[in-house]
Amino acid sequence: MAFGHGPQMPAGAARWLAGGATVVLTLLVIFGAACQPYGAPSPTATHTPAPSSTAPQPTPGQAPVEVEISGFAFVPATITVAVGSTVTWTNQDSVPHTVTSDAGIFDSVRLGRDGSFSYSFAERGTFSYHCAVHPYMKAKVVVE
Ligand SMILES: [Cu+2]
Repeated sequence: MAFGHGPQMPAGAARWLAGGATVVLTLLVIFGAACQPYGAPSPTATHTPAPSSTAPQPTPGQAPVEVEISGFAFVPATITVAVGSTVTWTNQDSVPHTVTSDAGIFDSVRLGRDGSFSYSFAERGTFSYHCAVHPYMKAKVVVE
């Protein structure tokens, strides 16, 4: 009576169950690792290099040159500036004007009242411009 029908299962079955559990655990680890990247934030998306300054640098030694846009005219209509000068136009009319280079070198697009536009002249020459809204408004900048 020493070998009764005990609850003990055969050693082979126990080993098989243990092996199955190992497989399940392995699968869990694999799927867990596979799923992880979807929830993790992308390491490259958050880093943005600081944009370098594109603001025009003030030209040392050159006084700023101002041109008014007033009464449907550029005032003064002709200005003479040194190379490297920055010219700033300011619209003092209540209607929109533009500062548009005849040669397409610069274009302010439409300036509303008190709107301003600046351009730095780095080369010598005569730069004719006009208002695209009122083509009869003509003027020029002489750079020497
Ligand atoms: Cu105009």
